[in-house]
This record gives sequence, C-alpha cells and structure tokens, in this order.
Amino acid sequence: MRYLTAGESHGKQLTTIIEGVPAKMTLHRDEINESLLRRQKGYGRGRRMQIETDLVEITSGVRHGETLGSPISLVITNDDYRHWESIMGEDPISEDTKLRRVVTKPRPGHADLNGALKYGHRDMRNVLERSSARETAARVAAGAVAKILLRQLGIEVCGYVKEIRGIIAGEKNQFTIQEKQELSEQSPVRTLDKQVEKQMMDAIDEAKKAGDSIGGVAEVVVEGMPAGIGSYVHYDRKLDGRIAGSVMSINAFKGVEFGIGFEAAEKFGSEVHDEILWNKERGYYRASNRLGGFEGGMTTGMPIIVKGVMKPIPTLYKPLQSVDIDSKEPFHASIERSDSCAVPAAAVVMEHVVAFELARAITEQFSSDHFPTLKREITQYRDRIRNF
Ligand code: EPS
Repeated sequence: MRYLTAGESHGKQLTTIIEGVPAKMTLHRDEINESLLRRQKGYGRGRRMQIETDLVEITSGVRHGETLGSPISLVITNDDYRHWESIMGEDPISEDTKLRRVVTKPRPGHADLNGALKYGHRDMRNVLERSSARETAARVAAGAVAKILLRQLGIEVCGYVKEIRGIIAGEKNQFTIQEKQELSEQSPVRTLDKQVEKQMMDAIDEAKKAGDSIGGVAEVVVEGMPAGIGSYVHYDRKLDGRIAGSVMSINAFKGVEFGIGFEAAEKFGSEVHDEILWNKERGYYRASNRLGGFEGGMTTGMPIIVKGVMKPIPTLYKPLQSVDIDSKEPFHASIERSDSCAVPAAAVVMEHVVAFELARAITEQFSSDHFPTLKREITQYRDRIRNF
C-alpha cells in the first residue's frame, strides 16, 4: 500500500490516492468522515476550523460499499477556497501584487524561507500553501482506510495527548483500548487524564492571551498486532523505522520514542528488556513492555506504544524577528490567523499515519489482492506462532 496527496491549503481541494488496498474489503465514507471530523476538533484550534467541514468524496476504487483493488481516490473540498479564488486560482493574473497577495516575509520555524530558496519562489505563498498542516487532512483520509483494514483484522489504534507544555497526563494503562478511544474523544484536549485536562486548557488560554503558541507530546497505542510483522533483514523493512519516519513527517513533529524511549539511556539492560513468557492461550508474551512492542524492527505482539513530540506552532501573534526577502530589511511578522495549540489534532494525525504503516507492512507480508484471503492468512499465522 502507498499513497500520494495533493492540494494547497487555500486551493480547491485536497486529493489522496491510495494504491494497494486489497479488493473485496468493506469500505464506507462515513468511517473516513468520522476520522476527519476528529482531526478538526481540539481545544486551541484557530478560526479556520470553523470555516471547514471536512467531508470526503470517494471518486474511485470503491463500488457498492466494497473496494475493487484499483486505486482509491479521496477528495476533500476546501470550503475556504471561495474566499481565496482570485489569489489561488490556476489562471494567469496581472502582475498587481495586491491581487496576488505576495508573501515576502518568511516566518521563523516554517518552511517559507527554505522552500523559497530551494524552488526559487519570490512569492512565498507558493511554499506555505503546500507546507501548511492542512495537508494532514489528506493523510488522515489515507490512514482512515488503513484503520478500516486493521479493524477488520482485529487490530485497534488509538491516539491521545500525553503532554501539553510540561503538563503531563498520568499513566493510564489500566484502561482498555476501547476505553482510551472513548475517553480521549470526550476530552477537549484529547487526554485520558481528567485531572490534568483543565490545566492543559488553561495553559492553552494563557498562550493564546500572550499571542504565543505551545506544543506537546502525542501518544499512539496499537493492540492486536501479531508478533513478527516487519523485518530485521534490511534497514528499510524495519517497521519501527518506518513508523518513526512517518511520525517525524507530520508537520511540526521533532522527535519519536517507542516504549520507554530516551529513558533507556539511563538504565541497565536488565531494566530495559522485556522477559519472555509462554502459555497455551496467549502463546509467547512479555512480562513487561518497555520496548513499546518492537524488537529487531519487528512487532513483539505486545501493544505498540509510540510517542511523538510536536513543537509549538510557529505562526505567532507575537512574532519573532525575520528579514523581508525583497527589501532585506528586518521586520516583525504581521498578525496571521493561527492555532495556539494543535497537539490534540496532531494526536489524531499521528494515529492515522501509524495505522497506514501497519496496514502497509501487513499487506506486504500476507496476500494483498483479495481481502478474505488476507484475513484467512492472518488467522493461520496467529495460530502458527501461538504454538511455535
Ligand atoms: C496552518 C494555518 C491555519 C491552520 C491550518 C494550518 O490555517 P489558515 O492559514 O487557513 O488560518 O488552521 O490547519 C488547517 C487548515 C487544518 O485543516 O488543519 C499552517 O500554517 O500550517
């Protein structure tokens, strides 16, 4: 499975094309829309999310509620485009800079300046329209299809917020994954820990009032993955590596950890590795899950636990200094519409990019043309490894 996305933030639409989804899999747009609406929620979002209602149109690859095995195209219309038609339309317009709303002032922390240097754009709108996190809606659409595939194989994925600006949610491992899905959905900041919810919201309010932005940590947990998915034989087949790459590719993400992650640097090996146990019902399992569900680039069969850190969004009402690329004069960026915190939305994005990598690894390892065959093979594989 692979996918491409296309679309500018204030352009007509976002497009996702997914290839390699097995034929004869049940797929309905309502489930994709549920994912899209979850991504739009979250305390700390700016006014743009009041303009958009992200709904998907499936334009290929699905017939009568079932996948065909052909590329699946998903389209999300940008409702805001109607305000941007003259600026974002594809037809040539006059050189009048007012009509074009040319951007010559790069924002520190964004792709603006580096993208302009690389592609030679003197109008940095040509960069920021595509580098915008609006693109994550298209990635969530792809991940929603992956989640539908995983769910039908008994694999559940859930993303939630672990930390917002130093306010850390307590360990809530006693919840089932279904409870985690429900609890995070009920929380405006998508946290499982009711006790810190208000503090997180207050921190967002404070940042907003100060014209600043704040980041945090999202965590994704996956249950139901059998052991041995991924591979140790080559670097680009290591599934934890692929997941790390796709999490790092989410806008504003700066780091990834599996299980205890960077804490491993402070510990002895005997305090880090997970002891192996066996019983008749479960087969092989671990006494702990400090490695977050991976060994040797492959799943261990324990829950996958991965964290990603998101930096504060760089579009600030309290701007940092920068240089105008036309005049070369220093300036303080003018006020732009922005989110003061997008970590709750980013947790949903992360859930979906992780899901896509898992579905990709499964469809590589098992038959991937015909979904009922894939399902049968996974069942047989689970039986085989339980009694191995
Ligand atoms: C974004 C800036 C804001 C966000 C946007 C990402 O958009 P605008 O420039 O239209 O105010 O709302 O996020 C989304 C549109 C979205 O769908 O998540 C940015 O600069 O990255």
